[in-house]
Amino acid sequence: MTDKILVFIPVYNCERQIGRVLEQFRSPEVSRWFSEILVLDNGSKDKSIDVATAAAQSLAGVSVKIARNLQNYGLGGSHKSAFAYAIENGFTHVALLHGDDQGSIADLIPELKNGAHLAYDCLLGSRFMRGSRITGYSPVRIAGNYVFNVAYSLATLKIVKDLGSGLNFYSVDFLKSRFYTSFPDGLHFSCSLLLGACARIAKIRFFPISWREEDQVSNVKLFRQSFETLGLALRYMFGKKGFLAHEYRAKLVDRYEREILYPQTGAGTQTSP
Ligand SMILES: Nc1nc2c(ncn2[C@@H]2O[C@H](COP(=O)(O)OP(=O)(O)OP(=O)(O)O)[C@@H](O)[C@H]2O)c(=O)[nH]1
Ligand SMILES: [Mg+2]
Repeated sequence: MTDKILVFIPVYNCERQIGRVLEQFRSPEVSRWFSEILVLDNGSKDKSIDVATAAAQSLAGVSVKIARNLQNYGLGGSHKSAFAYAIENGFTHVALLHGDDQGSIADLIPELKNGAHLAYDCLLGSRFMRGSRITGYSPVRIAGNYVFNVAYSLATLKIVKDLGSGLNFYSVDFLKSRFYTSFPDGLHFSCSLLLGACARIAKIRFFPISWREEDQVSNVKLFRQSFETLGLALRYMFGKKGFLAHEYRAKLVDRYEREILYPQTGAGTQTSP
């Protein structure tokens, strides 16, 4: 089967960074791996869509779509919307790259070159392993992440090297059953997906990435988020079936819908369960 890889770029108020993120795909050495880039806006209040559209127009030979969720579904909900898009449009894999330019898609290319994506369900970028490079993170935050990695390793009995960075890669076969629909729609989606992948005995590989915090705004509420993160690991330890069956969303969303804004086709809204 020929690879058809979608790059999913979640965006919320990234007008200062999204141009730089799309610029990363100008090199054919990078873009040749990907069939399409989906910039998925989550109801930004700034000019993210305009900036992304201009950047997309300037990228000759790269297929870029710019879409907007019909409401702000949170970062997790945006994943569900993008995964649905990938499933429904025949993609074989989805690469996640955050739209606020903290990561580099170039870090994924060695994994694709050595064929790791064909052997694993999930390739997860790690900020905290040999070969990783982090800039601009406070020592407290780095230490906290190492503690969480140990806690999640104990909970899952696997070596966890990152609870959820902004550069990951998933096979669509792994996503197809949509087992993650009841997972949190907010920032806890990625660590829930990691636990869900462990519960489903998925093949997971961590790879080192570079990660920076420069002109980005962190939305992480350290203490509250830490408790919720540990709560997820505890629930997992009490039983994988229960973990997978639990409804984590405070507000249920029937359909994670998006509309394609660029290129304009007149196709309108795309709905997904
Ligand atoms: N916070 C937030 N980010 C969103 C949302 N939808 C899309 N995003 C994008 O998701 C990416 C990650 O969001 P961040 O708030 O930086 O979260 P994070 O990277 O996990 O946390 P930090 O390490 O603090 O940067 C960014 O590119 C956002 O623009 C949303 O509803 N809320
Ligand atoms: Mg971020």
